[in-house]
Amino acid sequence: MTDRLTIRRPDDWHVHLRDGAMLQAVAGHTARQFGRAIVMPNLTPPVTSVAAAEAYRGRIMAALGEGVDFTPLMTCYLTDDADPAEIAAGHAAGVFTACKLYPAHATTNSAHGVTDIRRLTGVLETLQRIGMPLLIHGEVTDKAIDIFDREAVFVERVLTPLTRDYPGLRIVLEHITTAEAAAFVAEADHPIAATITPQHLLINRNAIFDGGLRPHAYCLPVLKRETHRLAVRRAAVSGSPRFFLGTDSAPHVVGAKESGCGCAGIFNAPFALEAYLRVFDEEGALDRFEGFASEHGARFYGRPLNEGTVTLVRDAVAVPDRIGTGETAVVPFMAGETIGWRFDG
Ligand code: OTD
Ligand code: ZN
Ligand code: ZN
Repeated sequence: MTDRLTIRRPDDWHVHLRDGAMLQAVAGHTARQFGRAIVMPNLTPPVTSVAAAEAYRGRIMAALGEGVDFTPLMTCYLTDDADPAEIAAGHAAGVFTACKLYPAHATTNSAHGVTDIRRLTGVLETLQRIGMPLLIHGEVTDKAIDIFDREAVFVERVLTPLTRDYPGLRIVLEHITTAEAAAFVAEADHPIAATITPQHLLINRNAIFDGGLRPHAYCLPVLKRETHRLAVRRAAVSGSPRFFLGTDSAPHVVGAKESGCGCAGIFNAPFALEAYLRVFDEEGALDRFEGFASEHGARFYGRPLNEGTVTLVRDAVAVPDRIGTGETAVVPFMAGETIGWRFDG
């Protein structure tokens, strides 16, 4: 049995680092494990300009303090009025790594998102031309569509025509949760990839209703039934370069989760690598963990692999019930459970 695993330093290709006090509280958890992270732009107000992204990047680095070796990769939040020239300029300047498409009202802080993808023609043509990735929250927002079907319907109604209309557009389908999304990404004759979260690999929708309503298991896209979890697992451990690590760590203060209308989002950053490694261990795929965590994403984004390594050791690690206090008190993913791996730096 392998009891110690050393891999090239990994990256998190999808994370919410927040702002203000919460940024101060959570940024270190991501920087401790990962060399780089794609930072989501769904702040209030959203990050839509080069100036806002540069300022946010500065706040992230300030929160981490001197001497921390971590690179935040910034994204541009697309609205109906997104300006292709601003996006291209931000990309050329090395500020924007990618653009993020939220269908309006699909998830937390997405009210300013895109109402109809046809309004983005100029932006999509520009992204395709300059080779800048489009990151997609892939759910339709039509309230007539059952919430558990919104990703599969998005793949059929939006993603399929999008890949046809823009054959060179580099796409990351974020946080996939269904067999339909996994199959589309695996098989498409298109430059497309997907991120996968720890929660969608480790738990299914029963977790939301386990003996009572469990707000800390609620995220968007919502957890799906077991057959989908298994399909997403197979994709993650398949060795396909189209699937890579993106935690979607999304902290909310405990009171905002434990509420009559609780926020969506799971805070998994503190034990992210340990949680993913548990999956690869259970699947007998430890040899594929490095590709998923440290190689596939960098290659898709056309970036060099990180220097340096991290080591994980087989050990019984207890996840605390709560991390932080006051306005930054957050319940982490797997709170109160024991993970079989320890991050050793
Ligand atoms: N999902 N919560 C959040 C974002 C993600 O869709 C997402 O990327 C958030 O709180 O920002 C969530 O459940
Ligand atoms: Zn999303
Ligand atoms: Zn997210």
